[in-house]
Amino acid sequence: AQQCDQPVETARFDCHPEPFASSEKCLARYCCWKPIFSSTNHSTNSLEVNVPSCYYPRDFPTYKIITNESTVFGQRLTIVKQQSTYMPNEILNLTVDLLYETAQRFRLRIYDSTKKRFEVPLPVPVVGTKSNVTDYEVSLNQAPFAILVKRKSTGVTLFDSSTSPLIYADQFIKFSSYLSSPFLYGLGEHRQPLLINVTNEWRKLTFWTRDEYPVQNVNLYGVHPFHINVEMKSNTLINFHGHFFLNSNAMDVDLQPLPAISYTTIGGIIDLYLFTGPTAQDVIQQYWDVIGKPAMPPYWSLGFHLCRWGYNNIDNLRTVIQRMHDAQFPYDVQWTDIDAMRSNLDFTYDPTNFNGLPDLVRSLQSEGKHYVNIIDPGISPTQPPGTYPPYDEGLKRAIFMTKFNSTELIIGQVSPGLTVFPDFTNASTVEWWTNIAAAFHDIIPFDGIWNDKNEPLNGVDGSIDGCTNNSLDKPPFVPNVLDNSLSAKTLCPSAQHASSSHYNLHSMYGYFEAKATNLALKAIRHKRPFVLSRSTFPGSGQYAAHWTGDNRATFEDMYFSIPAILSFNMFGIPNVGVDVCGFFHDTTEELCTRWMQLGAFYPFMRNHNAAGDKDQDPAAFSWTSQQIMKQALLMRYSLSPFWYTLHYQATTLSKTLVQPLHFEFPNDNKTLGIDQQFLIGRAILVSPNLVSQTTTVHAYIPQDVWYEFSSGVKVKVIGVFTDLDAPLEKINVHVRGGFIIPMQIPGSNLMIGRGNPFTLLVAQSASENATGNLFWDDGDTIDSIEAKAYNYLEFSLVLNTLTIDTIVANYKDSPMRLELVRVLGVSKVVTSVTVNGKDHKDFFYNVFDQILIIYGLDMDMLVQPSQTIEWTTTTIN
Ligand code: MIG
Repeated sequence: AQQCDQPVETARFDCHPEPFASSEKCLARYCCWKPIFSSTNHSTNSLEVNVPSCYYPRDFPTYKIITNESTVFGQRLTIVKQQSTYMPNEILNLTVDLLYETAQRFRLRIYDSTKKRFEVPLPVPVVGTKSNVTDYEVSLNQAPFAILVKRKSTGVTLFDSSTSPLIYADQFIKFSSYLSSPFLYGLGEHRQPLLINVTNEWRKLTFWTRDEYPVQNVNLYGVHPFHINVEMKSNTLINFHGHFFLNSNAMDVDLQPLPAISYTTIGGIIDLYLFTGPTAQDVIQQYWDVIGKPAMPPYWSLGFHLCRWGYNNIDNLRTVIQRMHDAQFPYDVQWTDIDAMRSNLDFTYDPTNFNGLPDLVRSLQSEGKHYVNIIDPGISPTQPPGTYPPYDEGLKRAIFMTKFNSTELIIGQVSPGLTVFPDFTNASTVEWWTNIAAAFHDIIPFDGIWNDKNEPLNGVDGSIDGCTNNSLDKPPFVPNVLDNSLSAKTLCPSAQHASSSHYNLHSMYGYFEAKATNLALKAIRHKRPFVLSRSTFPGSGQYAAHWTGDNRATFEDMYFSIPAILSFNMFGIPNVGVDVCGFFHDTTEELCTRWMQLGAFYPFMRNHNAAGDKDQDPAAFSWTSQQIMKQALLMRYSLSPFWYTLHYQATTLSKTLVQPLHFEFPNDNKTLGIDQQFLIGRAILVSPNLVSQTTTVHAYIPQDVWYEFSSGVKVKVIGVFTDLDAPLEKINVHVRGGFIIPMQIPGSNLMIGRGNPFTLLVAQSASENATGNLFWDDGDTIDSIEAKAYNYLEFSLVLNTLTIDTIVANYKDSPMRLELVRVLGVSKVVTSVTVNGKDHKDFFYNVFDQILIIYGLDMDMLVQPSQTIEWTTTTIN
C-alpha cells in the first residue's frame, strides 16, 4: 500500500489538481485519498485551492540516478524511471545538467535523453565552464532522485526537490521544492499585494498570457515565473534568493504553507535558475544577467503622457491639447487610440474624423512634444486587394500564422473584423513590420508605438473555425487558466509559428511583437525607441515599457498599482505605470487628483481612459484640482535628471527604478509587507493617500534620517507607523539622509526644459555626509552609453564641502549650469560660503528648519575634473 502518512497536512502535494477529484480517480493514480472536508462540502471550484484530498504517497514511483559524471560546466546525471504512472507519454530516461554558472547562479536543466524538446527561444548566456567558487553547495539523492542546494554561509536550503516526486511526461512536468520561508515577491503578472505570504494559505498562480482586466486569481497579460524568497534564519539575518523557471508553456505555480513551491508546466523542459543574492537587489541583478537589462528610454518619455480611447475626432483632441496648454501643464506626449484609425485598421488614420492628424502631430513636435499611436497585432485580410499593403505584403512574405499542419492562415476576429496574426518570431516578419511602419511614418511621423492586445487577444476562441482535437488544443492537463481553456480569447494552441507551435510560444507573442516594434522604430527613426507593450515575458524590458492594462477608476485599483510597479521592476521592465485616474468607469475629481499625485512618481506616467467615460485629462477639472495636479507634475519634472540617472543605472548596473522598503531595510520586519509606500531609487520615499475622504495617511518611516521633500524639514518620528498629514493638496514624499538628488527647473516639456538650470537637493545623513550622481546625454541617441557620448557627474558632501566631480564630459551640445543647492539637516549656523575657493554671498540659512540654500551659482558643471562648494559654521549659543 502507498505511504500516505505525511506528518502534516501542509506536506501534501496535490496529485489531482484538476476539478472533480474523487477517491476512484485518485487511487487510479496510485495516490492517497484523505479528504479534509466531508465529501459533501468538498469544493469543486477549481479556483478554490486548499489542502488537497488527493496527494502523492512518499513511495510514488519516480526516478533514480544511474550515472553521474563531472563535466566542464558542473555535473551530468542520467536518471531513469522503471514504470509509467498516470500521465500519457511519460519520459522515462532523462538527462540532468547541473550548471555552476557563476558564484551566485546555479542552473538545473532536466530534459529528454533521447529526443530534443521545445526550449524557450530566449538568448540566455551560455556558460561553458564551472565556476570554481560558489555561494551554494549542491547535493544529490540517488533514489528517489532529488537535488538539494544550500547556501554555504548559513546552511539555509535554497532548493530541495525531495518534497515530492518528479513527474516528467510529454505534456505534464511537475516538480516541487521547499521554500526558505513563506514570504515571496514576484510571480506575475497577477493582481496581488506585493508580499506573497503563504504562512496560512495555499495559493495557485497560473501563467498564460491573457487579455483580462486585472482581477485577483487569474492569469493576466504577462508571464514572469520569477520570485524572490526571503530567507529567515534568525531574526537578525535576512538574505534573499531567487528562482527563475525558464519555461513558456502554460503553467501553474502552487504555493503551500509547508512552505513549498510546485511548478506544473505542460511543455518544454525543466530549466531552473537559482540566484543566491544575498540582497534582493543582488538577486535582481543576477536575474537580469540572464534575461537582459532594460533599455535606456528616450528622455522625453519620462514626461507626462496623455491618452484616451474615444477622442473620436480631431476637434476633441485639439480641444484637450489646447486646454492643457492654456492651463500650463507640463506635458510631453500625446497619444491616440484605435478610434483615430480608419475602420480600426493598423497603420491608417481616419481621414474624415481625424482629418489633419499628420499636421497636428507635426505641430506638436515643433513645440518639443512627442506623439505615440496604437498598433494592434491583428491585420485585416478582408480589404479590397491592392488597397491595404500590410495584408498584401504580409501575404506575399508568408509571415502570418497558420493553422495546424497547414499553410492556410488562422483567422480570428478583433476590432477591424476578421484578422490574421503576424508571426513575430520570424525574421522576415520584422522586415515586413518595419516596412509597413515606415510607410505609415511617412504619413504620420509618430515617435513611439503602443502594442496593445498582444497576448494575443482574439475575440473568438481559437479561430473562426474553432480548433482541432489534437493534443495541443486538447492537452491531457490544462493549468488553471481563466475559462479553463488555452484557446479562450486567443488563438488555437495548435496554430503555427515558423519555429514552433502557439502552444509553446503563446506567452511570448507580446515579447516578440515588442522586440519587432523596437527594431522597426530604430530602423525608421534612428533614435532611441519607445514601445509600450501590454503583454510581457522575461526580457521584454530590453524592448518596451509596460502598463498594467484595463484597471478601473477605484481607490482599490490605485492601491494595486504600487505592488504592480514594484513587481515589474523586479521583472526587468522597470519603466512601468498604470492608467492614471483609472481606465474603466468615470473617475472622480478626488480620485483623479490623488492618482495624478501618485502617478507623478511612477516610472511611466500616462493618464488614459476608456471610451465613453468622462474626460479625465488634468485640464478637465476645477481650477483648484488643476493646481494640485500641476504641483505634482512639477515635482515629477523637477526630478527628471534623477529619474534619468536611475534609468542609466538600471540599464548599466541592473538596479531597479523603484523598490519596496523591505529591500532597503531587510532587517526591519515591519517593512516586510509594505506596499502602500515605495522607494524611488534608494533615496525618495513616496507615501500616497490611498483612502477616499481622509486627510492623513498611515505610513511607515524607516529608521534613518528623512526630510520632507517640499519643505526640507527633518522628520521627527521614525521607525514606527505614524499618521502623516495628507490633505488633498498634499502627497507625502520624503528624501533620505545621505543622498544628493540632481534636479532641474522644469520647462513646459522635457525638450524645452533640457537647457534649464540644474539644482541639487543635498540631504545630510546623521554624520552630515551625502552622495549622488547624474547621467546626462542628448536623450535620444541610440548608443550614447556604448559610445560614451554622455556626461557623468558624481557629487559628495563631506565636512561641509560639496564636491562636484565631472567624470565624463563628452556631451556638450547643451549647457549644464548649476544654479542652486539646497542642503538639508545643517544643524550649525552657516557663516560663509565659498565656491571653488571664492567667497559667495548668495546664500540663506534657516536655523529652525536647518536648511542652507546657496543660490546664484551659475556654475558650469562640465568643468573638469572637480569643483567645490564649501561653508563654514558656528555653534549656536
Ligand atoms: O478592446 O484600444 O488595454 O488601453 O484603450 C479594447 C482600445 C482594446 C485595450 C487596452 C486599452 C485601449 C483599448 N484596448
